[in-house]
Amino acid sequence: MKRTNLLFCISVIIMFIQGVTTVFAFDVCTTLLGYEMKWSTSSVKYWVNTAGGPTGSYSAITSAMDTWTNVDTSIFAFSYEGTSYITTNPNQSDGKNVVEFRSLAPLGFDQSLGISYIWSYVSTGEITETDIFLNTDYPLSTDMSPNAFDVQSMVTHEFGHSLCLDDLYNTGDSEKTMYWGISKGETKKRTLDQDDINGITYLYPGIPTDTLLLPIGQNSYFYPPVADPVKSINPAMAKPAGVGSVAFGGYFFNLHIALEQFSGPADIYGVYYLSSNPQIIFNLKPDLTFQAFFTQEIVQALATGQPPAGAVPWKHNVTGPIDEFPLGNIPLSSIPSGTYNLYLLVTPVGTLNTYYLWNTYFVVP
Ligand SMILES: [Ca+2]
Ligand SMILES: [Zn+2]
Repeated sequence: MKRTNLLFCISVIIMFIQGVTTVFAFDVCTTLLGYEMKWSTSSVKYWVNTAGGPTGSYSAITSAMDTWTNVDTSIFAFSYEGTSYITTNPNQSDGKNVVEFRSLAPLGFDQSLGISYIWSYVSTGEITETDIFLNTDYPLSTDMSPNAFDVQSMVTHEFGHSLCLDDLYNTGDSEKTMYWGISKGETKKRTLDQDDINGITYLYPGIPTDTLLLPIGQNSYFYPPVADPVKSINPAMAKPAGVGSVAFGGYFFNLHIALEQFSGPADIYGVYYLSSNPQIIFNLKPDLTFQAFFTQEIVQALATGQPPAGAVPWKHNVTGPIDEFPLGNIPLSSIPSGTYNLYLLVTPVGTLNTYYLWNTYFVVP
């Protein structure tokens, strides 16, 4: 293990021996000058490029992020930032933290399944960037195949390096995510051992108090029109959709959506229906056009936990915070009169089994 300004952490492929009982709880990275390496922020954004990876890599990688983010004794959170371009030169810092698939042979790591490049200041230990590369020269899978290496296990381990936890080499540590080796078909690194949890908690202690916890039940809230949203980590206090001056008798509708950061990735849906036509619900798409659904389809979706076929959330797989005016300032004279019922739905990614559902309205005379 080199402990230099540019620290390479390497996952290798096979573990050999069982039965040694001495256990190191966790190990943190240090610089040449002995400073512990860690981020100065508690939230780190990653770009993910699944090109070259097996089917299901996107969800495997974001699940690995969530595994660390969801430790409830640590304030640290990974967030998914989007799909990256392919890094041109892995040996150079480019300001983006990425996860990519590539052959590692050209980098001299042909014996490694995955590597993390970590840039930090030698004199302080502050991490400025990390990149994770998974080696396409080996069979990789996301479906627990016994003949391939499990992407989610590999990348959960590599995200541990990003934190910056070090490899554990003692065979007594073989059950831990930060154990250095992995075998084909092994999936136990997907979940954290208590010592892995202790590691992230040591580096980034604290209960996440500034985040809106993802819903664990089906929660609905109503509030009368407000011009601007009210952010709160208490969903019952939040008023995440403001409607502009129409809230107090003005002449404009200006949708303003604001939410605190979430404790994990979520989907956000925004829908409305007119009281004069409650059979049809309009769903706001990412391109800011609307798609129409029968209200019955939506009711069914909430009952079954499955989004209706073709339904696209306004925001997919986001961790917030959100503060946007998606539709701009719209004169009431340009839209049909009536009572507009607005709903904002926040769910864990891909499911409607649990949600926060806020409801408000505005009236166009
Ligand atoms: Ca980079
Ligand atoms: Zn490692």
